[in-house]
Amino acid sequence: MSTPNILIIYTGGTIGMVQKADSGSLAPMKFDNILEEVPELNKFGYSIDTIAFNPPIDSSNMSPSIWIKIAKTIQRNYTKYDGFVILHGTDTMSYTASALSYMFENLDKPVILTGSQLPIGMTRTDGKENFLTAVEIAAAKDNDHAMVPEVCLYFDYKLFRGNRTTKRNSEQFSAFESVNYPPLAKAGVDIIYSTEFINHPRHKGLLKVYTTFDDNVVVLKMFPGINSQVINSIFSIPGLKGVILESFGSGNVPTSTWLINAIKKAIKKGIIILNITQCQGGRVQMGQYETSMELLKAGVVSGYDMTTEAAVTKLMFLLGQKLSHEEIALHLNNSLCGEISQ
Ligand code: ASN
Repeated sequence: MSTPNILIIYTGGTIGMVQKADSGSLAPMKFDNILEEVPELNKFGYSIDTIAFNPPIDSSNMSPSIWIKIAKTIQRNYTKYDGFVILHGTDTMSYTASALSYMFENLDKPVILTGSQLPIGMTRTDGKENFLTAVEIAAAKDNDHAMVPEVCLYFDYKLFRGNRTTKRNSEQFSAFESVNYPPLAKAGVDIIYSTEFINHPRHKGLLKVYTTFDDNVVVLKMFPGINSQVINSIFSIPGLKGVILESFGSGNVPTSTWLINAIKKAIKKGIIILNITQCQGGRVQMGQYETSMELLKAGVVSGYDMTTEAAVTKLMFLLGQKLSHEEIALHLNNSLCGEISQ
């Protein structure tokens, strides 16, 4: 077996942060300092190269332009490497993982995002384990084929499909969860892969990368007492093209006439409304209750069991592809790369 070639792309995040002497707040440091903290990387015997984005960022500053930069970096280096590890802040890692999953077509190599809750230089850091195991997974092969040819997120001994994850905790080491889809692997003494849950590319072909997004979207979270002024102002945002409606339970909203009329009017104007649940698990089933029947009749699109992160990035992605309204609705209703259970 030939030596695996791995590319590490450092974008920032707590994993590479140090405490600033003046304010005490955490800010990203140079990538060389990170590598010094993990001499164990050399023990794998892999050929490892690194690319550090300049400046490294806290992932709260993540944006579609940086998703595109990450995807293009992978595209440029695709044939040279067996797998890719992206070091990323945890705050928006699930958004980046979701966005990247839509951007790649014919992906047949692992793209593993990871990071940490404590900086890699701290004694009790979770960064070392996350980083080292992510590298091992990126290099893992089965019969000369990548073990996990998907965009994944590795954290706290679990490998998840990236577009199924959500950051659930800002303090615990188990910062991520994937409620509606099982982990693709668990790391203990051995790394045990759940091969039945891992997706493989449907077609063999050259990697294709889509690099346009449209950010004219908004997340509208329902709450008891939401008033018409709030709803009408949101639907009147100039240039608005898509609304991710975080509804109650299995896709329900109040039955108030003013709300249903506002939704109908927005859809008539060409705004796409995608219904996902604000519950952590489960799915939207419009029509199950009276409180979602009107949404179905009005032409609201079901997001089934997509996470908010997967839904926001999918809508931004599809709007960016200059598709017709009908084509966007069709793609929203179907899984592009495992983000919906069907
Ligand atoms: N604020 C940090 C980030 O997302 C949090 C972390 O990485 N744990 O960049």
